Amino acid sequence: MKVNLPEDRKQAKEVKIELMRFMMAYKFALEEVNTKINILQQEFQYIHDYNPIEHVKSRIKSPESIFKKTKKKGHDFSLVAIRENIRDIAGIRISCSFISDIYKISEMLQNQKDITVIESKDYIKNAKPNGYRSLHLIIEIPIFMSDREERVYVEIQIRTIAMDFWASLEHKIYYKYKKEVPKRLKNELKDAATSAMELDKKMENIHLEMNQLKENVELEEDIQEITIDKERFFLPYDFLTGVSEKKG
Ligand code: 0O2
Repeated sequence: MKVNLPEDRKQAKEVKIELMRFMMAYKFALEEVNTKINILQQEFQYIHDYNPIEHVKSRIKSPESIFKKTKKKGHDFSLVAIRENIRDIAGIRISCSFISDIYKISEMLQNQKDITVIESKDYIKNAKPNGYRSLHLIIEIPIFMSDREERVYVEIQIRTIAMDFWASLEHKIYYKYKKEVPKRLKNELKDAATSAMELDKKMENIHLEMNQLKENVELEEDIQEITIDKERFFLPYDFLTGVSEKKG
């Protein structure tokens, strides 16, 4: 956009502020969802004694990418239309150790009252023809600001480390060959996706066996002790039995 005239500059400035407010909502949405994930992660660690999430990455789509995607998909450039049609402006990628954890995390998020699931795509049960596997959710969450409440879409991709490794390599290859990937490489990628899937299945089985062993050990652990944030607390026997009786 050419913005030489004072009037143009004034208008451009107004649009810039509007766009900044628009983007801010996505930043807040990411912060909210990241906090939710953090809480789930910590709670899971306490209850199951392991961390189901290896890492979490979040990003806001750049204005340039939003512009390109809007243009490519032929959508209107009003902010209302962009909000409605480009649903991955706020994106979060969660890498888990095991496939079962992907579904646990997804369910825990979906059960939260302020989250509305708009769309769910399971590329794990139904991998893409190129071998891509991942669970995709588009959720909507409310953001409370000083003068208004906004509902914001967030794209959440949940996958294992192996799926993530594959997807980032495939993404690099795709861009290196400018979307014209040679057939031989495509076949190799497909093979690698199958190997990654087999690895995920093997790791899941080992994990299940390990859990069984852990359950047996836990039955023998000191029942009158709990640890919160590395601090140990003594549980009086009468307190334990009192709560237990009320539970029925
Ligand atoms: P970027 O740069 O990662 O954001 P959409 O285009 O989002 O409106 P689509 O394509 O039906 O609709 O959504 P889908 O299938 O849920 O894919 C969304 C995102 O998943 C993509 O975003 C990629 O990040 C990732 N993804 C999907 N398919 C593949 C794949 O075959 N390989 C890899 N490496 N990633 C994939 P964008 O917008 O395409 O790109």
